[in-house]
Amino acid sequence: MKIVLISSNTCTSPYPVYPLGMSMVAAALRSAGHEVLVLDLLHQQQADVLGIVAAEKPRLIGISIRNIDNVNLLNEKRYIPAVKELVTALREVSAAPILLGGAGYSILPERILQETGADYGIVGEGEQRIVEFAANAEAGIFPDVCCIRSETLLDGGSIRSAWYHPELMEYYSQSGSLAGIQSKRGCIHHCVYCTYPYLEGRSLRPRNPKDVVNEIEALIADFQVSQYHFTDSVFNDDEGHYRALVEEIARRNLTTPWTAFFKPGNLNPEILALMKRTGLQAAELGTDASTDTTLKRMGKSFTWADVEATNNLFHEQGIAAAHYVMFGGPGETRETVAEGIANIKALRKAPVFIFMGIRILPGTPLLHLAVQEGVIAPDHDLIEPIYYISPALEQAWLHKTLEEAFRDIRHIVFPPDAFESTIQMLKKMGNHSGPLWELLTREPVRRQRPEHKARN
Ligand code: B12
Ligand code: SF4
Repeated sequence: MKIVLISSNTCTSPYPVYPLGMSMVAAALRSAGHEVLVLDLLHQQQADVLGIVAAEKPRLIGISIRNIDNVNLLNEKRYIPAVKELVTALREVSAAPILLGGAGYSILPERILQETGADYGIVGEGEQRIVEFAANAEAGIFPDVCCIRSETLLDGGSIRSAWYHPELMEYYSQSGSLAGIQSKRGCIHHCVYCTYPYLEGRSLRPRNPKDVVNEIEALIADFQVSQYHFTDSVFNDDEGHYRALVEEIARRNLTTPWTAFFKPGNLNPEILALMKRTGLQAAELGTDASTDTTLKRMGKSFTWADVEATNNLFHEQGIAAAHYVMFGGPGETRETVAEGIANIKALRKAPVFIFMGIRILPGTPLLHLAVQEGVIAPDHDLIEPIYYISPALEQAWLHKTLEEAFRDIRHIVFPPDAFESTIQMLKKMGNHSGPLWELLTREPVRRQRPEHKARN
């Protein structure tokens, strides 16, 4: 059966992200014998996408929804209205059922189906359910429920490589993107605001390291990938599965630069040195809060001492590591804000991105807390971005305090997208890809065009 999959993600910050989830679903459909066309609203105009759908006459259309919004209170962007427009426009050119999926969709499935007017949606991992859906649809059978949930998840060994699409790979590599690779699914932690365990499951499902490294080798050989990012919720998982993967990359002598999300703690100089040898170029640390009090209230499994020790370890190994820290979370008071600012300033020089407030998402303990504390009404429509700020603080005071605290420190960035215009400028100058925040700890590049004021 002919199926069209459309990636609806048009967000380009911090860089355009290759639609990995859609490509995994496409691979599963192709293995089941379907003809799959993949389209992408970043790479193609909506009018062209509609033209292709009209000409190709697919019997099923899948839309991948990655982001609901950009989770940034200080510069909000919303992505669901554009999906609604897409669904409406597709109805004009095709009678095929429209099936939604993706991380963004899975966070608010019923609400997004209602809002966009699509027919069905698959919540969570998509490979098994979309193949079943397509087989039934081919026979003219459709489910009674619109939101289809995955009762069983794939075990790690059964997670197959994505179908990396040559034209899209070319487009994303030209756009300064890092290729995404998933080495496992799941997270065992219980951080109060986080949706990752809900999206990927609460137990770890590592893929076979050999399969993952075969995929890395194929990306390098077939698409000249020069940098890749592990999309795992936490790369350095407590069960230590990541070690076998790093050893396999080292065994094959691969050195292509890579990045990943890390959790502070649970690392040592030997494993970091091995990771560096395999190309670990930059680590993104989910530090999240800046004092022991607030780390605990966030449900984090580490202390500020672990953050400092991890920061030092990366520093000593010469591996760039950036921290992502939110102010205003549960338990935050004027005292913890002051303590947190001092803690961050005392860290050995590392880029730190400071966020204010935490996007409240369904299925999280933070939602219950926010309702309990009267931060939001129990029936609040969560499709509209809403942020938790501790009731002990006023938003305006917090904003001003953070601005004043970090104004003159180049490597501590508040608001978090203050660095965005520099990134876009560097990308325009060419030869730059990926997170680019490593540059924050280096000395500013000298101005070449005197008429422009240097930013720092
Ligand atoms: C890795 C990651 C990143 C990396 C990406 C690196 C890279 N090169 O790929 C970086 C750091 C760049 C990043 C940035 C951002 N991210 Co991010 N990211 C993730 C993360 C952890 C994994 C995404 C991923 O690739 N997963 C692996 C693939 C295989 O899984 P998947 O896409 O979910 O696909 C599966 C299913 O969803 C489904 N599926 C997918 N498509 C389809 C289509 C159909 C039709 C069907 C049926 C099924 C289906 O099947 C797939 C296979 O099982 C998720 C959280 C999570 N654990 O899911 C957040 C997440 C996707 N990110 C999120 C956000 C908000 C962002 C940013 C906007 C943050 C910011 N302000 O900078 C940016 C946007 C970037 C962009 N240009 O779009 C949110 C989106 C939800 C929301 N709140 O709106 C998430 C869910 C995290 C969260 N806060 O809850 N991100
Ligand atoms: S914040 Fe990180 S460690 Fe905590 S639950 Fe989410 S993915 Fe897991």
